[in-house]
Amino acid sequence: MLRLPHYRIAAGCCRRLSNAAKNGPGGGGAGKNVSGDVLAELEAGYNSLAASDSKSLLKKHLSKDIFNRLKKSSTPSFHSTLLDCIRSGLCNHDSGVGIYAPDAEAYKTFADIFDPIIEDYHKGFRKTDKHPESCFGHGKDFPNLDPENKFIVSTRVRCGRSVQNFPFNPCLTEYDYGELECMIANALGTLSGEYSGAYMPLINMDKSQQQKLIDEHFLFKEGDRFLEAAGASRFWPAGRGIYFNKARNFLVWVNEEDHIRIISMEKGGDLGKVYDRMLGGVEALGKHLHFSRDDRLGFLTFCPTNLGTTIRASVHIKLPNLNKNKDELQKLATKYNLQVRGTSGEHSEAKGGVHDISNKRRMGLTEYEAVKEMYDGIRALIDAECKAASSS
Ligand code: ADP
Ligand code: DAR
Repeated sequence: MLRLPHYRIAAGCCRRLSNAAKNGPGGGGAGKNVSGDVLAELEAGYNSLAASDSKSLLKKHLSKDIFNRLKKSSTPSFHSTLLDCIRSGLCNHDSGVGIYAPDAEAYKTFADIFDPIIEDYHKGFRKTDKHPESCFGHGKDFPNLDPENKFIVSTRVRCGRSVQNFPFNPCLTEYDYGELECMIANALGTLSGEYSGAYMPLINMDKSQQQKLIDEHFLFKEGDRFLEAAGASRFWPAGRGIYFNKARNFLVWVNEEDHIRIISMEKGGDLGKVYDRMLGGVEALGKHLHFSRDDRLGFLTFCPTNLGTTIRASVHIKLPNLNKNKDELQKLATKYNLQVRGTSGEHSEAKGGVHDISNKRRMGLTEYEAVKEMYDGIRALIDAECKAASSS
């Protein structure tokens, strides 16, 4: 049994005693427990967002009518409020989405705002739709995207998993973080063969080592303002950490945005090999942990953009000719449901002409289809790059 740093036992169940306006989900029960502070912060935040030039999906879909309908609601078990869901989008008008689920029930209690945002982001997953059963396919379905290593620097495939009976970040107590970390670290301790390795709690990591791992794109960033405003950085770095196998091509993030992120990555474009390695890790951990899966939404995650398959398959890729015309690149990416991001992922810029390009959709299709959509899109981008190079 792996022993991890001792955690202060939370006084009682602080998740139910916390002041919603400051520390996370507040008093419970529809209406009667949504405090005056929360309502005042909601009204001020809503008016400020409405007056802003925000392009977030929250602004696009949170009409005054829906806002008034939801502002006094709270989830039955953890009493999460609308403020707990949208504080990030109210504080960060440059959000792309702007909403998170503090606990799984929020997807139902606040369905009037989650459903239109989910339908928009996942390109048509309606509130009457049901996410399909898992169908992972196999790595052999995805031969190397760039066998001559002309364009792709590296390939990464990740999925997220939540552990049953635990809420998401904003509702976790410090004790919950410790309990979750122990459960996950002990499951990681059972991994063998190419997956065997070591878990590193963030609390034991010095800043220079941490920054090096972030710069190498292994470790998650710290101080993400979107996650902080969503109540996902409380008690940091308690309960957070990263697992590496010996070859450092299989990683697991513990308690960053989701309880678990299972990641496979390596240099080059061999998507099939990277995908197979991730699948093996998911299967091995699934023998020791019970993952939360909703019958309609698929695998449950903190952010609605990650629901369903939770899979992001991405390449770090150099497309020097397509890069000359950003609009052209974006038009192609949109056609293939690809997301173009900077070199350090979320809300970052491309460095040295390297973009992080991945599948955008994760819901309403199987794991195989999500990875196939990325595979076909990247091939199309490489074809377009070659055409642009030959005509230049
Ligand atoms: P996620 O995509 O899992 O939500 P982020 O977008 O925050 O996570 O990215 C996490 C880290 O993974 C970032 O440093 C990002 O640069 C890195 N990353 C994403 N795709 C690749 C890739 N194909 N090769 C190397 N690093 C990658
Ligand atoms: N930064 C938030 C979340 C967008 C989706 N990315 C996640 N979940 N990592 C935004 O609304 O822009």
